[in-house]
Amino acid sequence: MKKVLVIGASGQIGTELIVGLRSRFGNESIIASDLQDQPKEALKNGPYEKLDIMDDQALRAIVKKHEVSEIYLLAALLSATAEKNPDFAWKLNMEGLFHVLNLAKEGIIKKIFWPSSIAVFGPTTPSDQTPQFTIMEPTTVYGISKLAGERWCEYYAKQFNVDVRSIRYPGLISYTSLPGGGTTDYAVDIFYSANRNEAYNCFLSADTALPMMYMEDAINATISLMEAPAESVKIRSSYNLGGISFTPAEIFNEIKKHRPAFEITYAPDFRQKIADSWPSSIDDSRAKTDWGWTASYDLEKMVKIMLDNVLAN
Ligand code: NAD
Ligand code: AKB
Repeated sequence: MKKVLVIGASGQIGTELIVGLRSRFGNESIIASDLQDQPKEALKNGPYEKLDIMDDQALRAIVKKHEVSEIYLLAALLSATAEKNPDFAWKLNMEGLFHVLNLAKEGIIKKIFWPSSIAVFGPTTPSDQTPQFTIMEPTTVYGISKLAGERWCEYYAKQFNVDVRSIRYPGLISYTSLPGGGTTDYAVDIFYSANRNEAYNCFLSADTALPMMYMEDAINATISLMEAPAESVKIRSSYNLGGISFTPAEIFNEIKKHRPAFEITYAPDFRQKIADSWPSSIDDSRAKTDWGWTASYDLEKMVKIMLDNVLAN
């Protein structure tokens, strides 16, 4: 039985990744871990360990205890939070990755998933249909840490034959768990205002187009990449993943079709500068050809599901 450890499992992605992995591979095969002493409700149907990824010895003890063969490393500070605490963001985002890469280099684990982000791109990158290989000059601490992480992943793959796989996620949209401090969080927050019958005050300007994706597509992509034969995973830095590109005005108009009284105002803050440095859409043709990626959700379908589920329980 394969044993998988998910680090940072209580966050926006982890909460749904655990569900996806446990439904495919069995509850007992998937060990959730995070900083909290106890698992959140959604993680209680399988093993849970308290783990701070900065503690290499604690990580090694858990890997040994459960005979872990694969790790999904999700713990990180996201773009907006990282700008407020750059030193710590760099430390957490890089050291955590080295702890996991070194376990694979030593042959203790067999496979790693580590997420990158559209934040690896910067203002000098072609913004429309950003290619897989292009200019990368990120201007945020988060983007710099993700780009450095990508280079290290590829280095470990080439030099030490480490099986590490990665996706440059766009902004992810989900209703199970709130996002953890990113620039794309507005595209989740807006649904909470809509379903509370409140106006939404958006921290990005009306015409800021960014690449986004509904969480189910992201989880399917992640598990597909991890289950793909090693020889089809030709890119060992990180794969572009596209999804849906839209502006705050466009998502607002789609929500308004279902909630005609909904209103929006715009008050761009420090996150506008971050958003302006990121692509507006992504070319993910390599993910399609190498391991068969296809998206299932467009803006219309995603908005309907979010409105039906946000604050529903
Ligand atoms: P999140 O902030 O919602 O969750 C991160 C989790 O990591 C939290 O539960 C937190 O408690 C945990 N964590 C923090 N420090 C830790 C530590 N020292 N040890 C163990 N756990 C720790 O983030 P997310 O949105 O789930 O993102 C997960 C990963 O995906 C991150 O690497 C992020 O950069 C990347 N990503 C996310 C998005 C997105 O839109 N959500 C987009 C691109 C990339
Ligand atoms: C963020 O906004 O920081 C994240 C991301 C795109 O990496 N959602």
